[in-house]
Amino acid sequence: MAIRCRQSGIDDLLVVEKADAVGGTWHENTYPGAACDIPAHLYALSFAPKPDWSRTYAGQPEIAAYLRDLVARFDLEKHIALSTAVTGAVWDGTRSLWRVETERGPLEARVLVSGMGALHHPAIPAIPGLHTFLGPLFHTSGWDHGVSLKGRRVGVIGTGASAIQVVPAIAPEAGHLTLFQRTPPWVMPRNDRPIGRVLQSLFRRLPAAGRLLRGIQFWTREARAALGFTRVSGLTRLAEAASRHHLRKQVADPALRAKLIPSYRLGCKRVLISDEYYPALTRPTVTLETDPIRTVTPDGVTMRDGRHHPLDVLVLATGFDVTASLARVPVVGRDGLILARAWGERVAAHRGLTVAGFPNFFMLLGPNTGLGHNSVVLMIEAQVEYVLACLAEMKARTLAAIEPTPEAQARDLAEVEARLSASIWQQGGCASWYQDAQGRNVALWPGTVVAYRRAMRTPDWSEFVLT
Ligand code: N01
Repeated sequence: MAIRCRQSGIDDLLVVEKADAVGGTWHENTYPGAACDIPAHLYALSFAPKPDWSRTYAGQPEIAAYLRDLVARFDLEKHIALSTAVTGAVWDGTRSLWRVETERGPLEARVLVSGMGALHHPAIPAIPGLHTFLGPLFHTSGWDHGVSLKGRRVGVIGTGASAIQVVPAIAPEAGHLTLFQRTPPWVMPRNDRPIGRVLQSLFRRLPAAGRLLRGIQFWTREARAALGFTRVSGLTRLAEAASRHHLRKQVADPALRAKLIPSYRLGCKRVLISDEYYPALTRPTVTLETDPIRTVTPDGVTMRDGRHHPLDVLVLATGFDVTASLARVPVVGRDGLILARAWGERVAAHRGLTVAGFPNFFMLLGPNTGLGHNSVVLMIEAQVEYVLACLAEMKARTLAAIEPTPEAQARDLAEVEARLSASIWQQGGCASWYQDAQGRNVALWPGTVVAYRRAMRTPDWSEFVLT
């Protein structure tokens, strides 16, 4: 957003960041094995490619370095206030301004864009006795690199995207690793490979080659969504068979295999990719525990059947509290309307980006604009261009404020809901962070990126209140 603002001639711009460095998720998640499950060339910004990615799927340090490098490359440093957590924002209708409260004092802005994301407040499970554990206890997103795992008995709770990366990375070092699984995930092959010097230099000299690779990666993912992976279909069964084949190939022990077969339909939760996860579970020093946890004690974890696992270190790979993200930063719109209350039962936004009653407020990756099948960066870029179109319109017509009409927002929501009702997330028999308390998917876009881009191409001004 900041780069595209500057490229569009908007210089009066400040990025406010709670952390002491840029990078967001890629700054905070430094757990061993952290990497992106979207190919690096496709995960980069379309207008800022990086020809020398070292692997098909980049690791956290390389992505974090790429993001830091963008600051220098696009001369953004003077536009970024680090270590400045936002604590709230209030719309001042008389002056048509946002008053933004931060831990370092108030700021004022005509336009407020949230780039807060949803996956940065750790979900700490309400397991009885959790905080009585005497050894080191930390969440994957707050990895304690001061704690050595060498030869120690390590417990990991959770088997989502974070866990399947961290387990193979730490299993060789730990004396013993116990993985506490509540729900087995669907896992597909990853086929990660180093990208050699020759290819890197080709991408450097011939930018079209990088664009071609990116295009192939994009369209194969789009095809899956277009062909029906977002609903229970023949393709779902095919993919489930492929995942079971992957499991059979990597795990010889039928008892262990049986514990790893998911009970819900593939695609209902995020489909995980790994070539190392299953092999890690076959190590003699790794135990997969599937009995429910009864309690955590000062020295380990006790299962419902009474068995006890003594542990030295306990890692929570338990995901994120998605609803906390905006709820912890009260946003107050027109006439004292609080965003969390305005939403009431279901979070919703026009095109997942703007909300009626909240003038000049844009939410990047707002409700129902995350992706399960493709690079989320593409969604963000479509939203950034839409915001810029709104800003250009404000300038051209000397508008003070812009917000969607409640009718346009309701129409959008009805469309999203209609697409969701038959979707894998609603019909797949699972619970996940995509869903709200009522089990509705409020996180993902229920279509292709192409369809979203089409909807975002040109704002329809009749869907907005312009003042
Ligand atoms: O979190 P999750 P995550 N007792 O919510 C378990 C992105 N991401 O951090 O399935 C026992 O997926 C829970 O069990 P269950 C990506 O979008 C991307 O792994 O609810 N277990 C589940 O197994 C991803 O989807 C990348 O039954 C408990 C796990 O903890 C999102 O972040 C890498 C429990 C939580 O899984 C979140 O992934 C990492 C309890 N009380 C993250 N509570 C890549 O790009 C929870 N669990 C590769």
